[in-house]
Amino acid sequence: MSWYENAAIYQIYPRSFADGNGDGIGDLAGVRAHLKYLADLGVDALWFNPWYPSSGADGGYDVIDYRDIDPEYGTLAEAEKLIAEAAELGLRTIVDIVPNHVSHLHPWFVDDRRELFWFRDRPNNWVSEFGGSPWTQVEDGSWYLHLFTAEQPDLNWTHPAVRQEHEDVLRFWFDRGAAGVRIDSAVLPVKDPALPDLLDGEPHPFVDRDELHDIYRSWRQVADSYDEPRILVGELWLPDAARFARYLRPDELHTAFNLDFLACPWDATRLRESIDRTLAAHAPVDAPATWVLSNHDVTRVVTRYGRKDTSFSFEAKKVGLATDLELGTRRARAAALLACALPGAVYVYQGEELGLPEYEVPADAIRDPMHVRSGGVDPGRDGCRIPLPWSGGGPPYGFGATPTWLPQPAGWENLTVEAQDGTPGSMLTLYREVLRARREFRGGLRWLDADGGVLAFTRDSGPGCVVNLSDAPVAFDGEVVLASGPLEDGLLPVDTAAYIRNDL
Ligand code: TEU
Ligand code: CA
Repeated sequence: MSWYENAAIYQIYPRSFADGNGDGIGDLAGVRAHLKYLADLGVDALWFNPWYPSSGADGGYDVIDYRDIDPEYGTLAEAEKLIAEAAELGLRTIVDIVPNHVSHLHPWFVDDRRELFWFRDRPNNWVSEFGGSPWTQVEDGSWYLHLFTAEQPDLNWTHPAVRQEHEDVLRFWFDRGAAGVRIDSAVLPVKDPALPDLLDGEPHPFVDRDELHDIYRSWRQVADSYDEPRILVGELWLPDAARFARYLRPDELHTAFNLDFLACPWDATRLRESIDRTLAAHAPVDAPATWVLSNHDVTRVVTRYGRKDTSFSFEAKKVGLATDLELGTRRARAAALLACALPGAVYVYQGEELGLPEYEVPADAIRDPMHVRSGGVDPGRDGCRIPLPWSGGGPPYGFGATPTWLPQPAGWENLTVEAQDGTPGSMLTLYREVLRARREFRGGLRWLDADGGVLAFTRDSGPGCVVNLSDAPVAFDGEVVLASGPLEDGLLPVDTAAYIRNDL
């Protein structure tokens, strides 16, 4: 079995993980100083959000130069050291590649290499992923396409130089020891070259185009050319499981983020359907499933699960943060046990292991272009991107100096690593336990009979997992290996999960 098939992968948002030089901005020195923390947590790999020089318009997803590190974060030499030091601790490194676009400050755009982008005399009717028109006019009156912000011009993937450059960038990082790449917005890069208006009933001019598969097949050849093969992880926002699975093939992507599971509400029937749908889509293509509870684009899980509507959608973000954090935390703890017991790989977004809630960043401090482009209607994604609390009783919580690049709230003194480290019952302690326990789980999943509102399953090996999403405590047979919360009179309480060993 290859490492990625059952790995636990920790997502690092470099700007907010740890600050090594005290300027309030996360950096590689900060990560290097905390590699032991990550190894002790029990993860197998680290995925870094973009760490390259960028125009800073979209959290680094506006890359100027893939062959260097943003000077705010450090140097290329430091990144190489980081990758090697992480490897010594058994941690693989995954870097982020953003094929849909580059920064408007990338040399190709600065040098006006128009053939590498999409320039037209007039805009079409497409809508930007962040709202509004995806077209911006330049001095001579022509317009260029950008599915995200104006600082992120879309690349023309019909041009051979675009393909060549990305394959070279893959080699650049694989040669430096990266174990894989995360492919950003992986269903968007190819456009119908006619750039027709988006019309009902017509093939989509820019989502999930067939030509993408040929591109990723050549990336796979690059990945497979290494002695220890490198992996390709796709960010595929595609609601249709069959379309999703078309990317996961022996000659294409290895895995993709399970955004269906991420968006799923805290509901036994819906979760079971999502899990079954996931396993059914992955089985025929023999690709490992992944289980994702959150990332840098979505509302933090304890906040989401404490709301009346526990599903995630970019629309629902706009209704505000009203939430019951105690309830949300209890469910997030149970969800950690669930995600870690399922067959496949699991992703942990930094701060998830601390049970951080979404922070309502004051409007004048928000940096996310999603907020700005919505005219301030959408709170944007900064609430899950603020600097991690490491220690102390108030901002900056051991993260460099105040002001940190995004503000942190008061009242997080019990959520710091320092406060949770070694504390029985803390979220950090639970994550360490659950990441250790999950190593016992192997093989296929078999559902067990259970009351309504209860999920119960076993694997070919390892204990069983029971999650109580009903409205009353439930009985179970066997010995509890690990529980997400205290039992009540020997029963598994509501919104609690347990790994249970028995003779079933
Ligand atoms: O996100 C891709 C993406 O389309 C969504 O996650 C996006 O946030 C949403 O659709 C907005 O409506 C990736 C990155 O994860 C995200 O941080 C970047 O902003 C985006 O690509 C552009 O590179
Ligand atoms: Ca710093």
